[in-house]
Amino acid sequence: MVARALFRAIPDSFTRAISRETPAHPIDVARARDHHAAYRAAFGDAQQLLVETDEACPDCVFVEDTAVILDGKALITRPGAPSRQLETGPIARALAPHLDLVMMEPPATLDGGDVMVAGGQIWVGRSARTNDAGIDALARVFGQHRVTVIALPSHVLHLKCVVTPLGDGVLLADESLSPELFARLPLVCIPAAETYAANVVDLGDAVIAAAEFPRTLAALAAAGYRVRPVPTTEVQKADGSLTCQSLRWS
Ligand code: CIR
Repeated sequence: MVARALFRAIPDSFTRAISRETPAHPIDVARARDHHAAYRAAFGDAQQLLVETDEACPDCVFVEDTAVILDGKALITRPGAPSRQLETGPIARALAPHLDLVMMEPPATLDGGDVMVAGGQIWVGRSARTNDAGIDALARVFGQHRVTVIALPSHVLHLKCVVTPLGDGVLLADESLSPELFARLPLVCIPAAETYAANVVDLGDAVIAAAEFPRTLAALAAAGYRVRPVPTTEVQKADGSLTCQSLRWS
């Protein structure tokens, strides 16, 4: 159950967030803020921490990449995009009263979007953002957990772009992923046409999912999940999704 969640407000500079493709329509910051409010509302009764925004950090709403939280510890990462490395200071200060902090050191880089905890294990994507030193640091800090590395193809930004946990060891995954990759953990599959929707937030008693993907919403409902749809059109333009907008712990 998610008892606490940290968010960061969206800066006006969000229009300059990193994006691999120029969106057909520019980011509408006012609409993005409305979507962010809907996202936060979907967390229900969880205690919320809101970190002040920073205009010098266009991507700072994507807090998930700045820390990995598990076992009462927060590993403060070195995000793989150099322009994002300034984001971690305020997050560390906000988490310090709640968790034991460990700081990742150079040359390690890791984005939290590459880390998935499921089935009592840690799965980490080796990506353009997450290097071997980052994976070693992760394994040292959370040493009691088995860590499995998944080499991601270059078109996938983060591991959790294609697979996310639904709780109790069940995963929501793009249908093109092989079940072998995840030690045969049970999968709820979504059509490849809706790959973006593989990124959902498991709250324990409900799942936050992208509102624009009806087949995925139907697959989740058919599998027995209570679904809270949230709009994602603006974060999609910045290569963002749902898990990346929060850090969650119990
Ligand atoms: C970036 O490229 O870093 C941001 N524009 C998007 C980060 C999304 N993070 C995530 O999915 N964990």
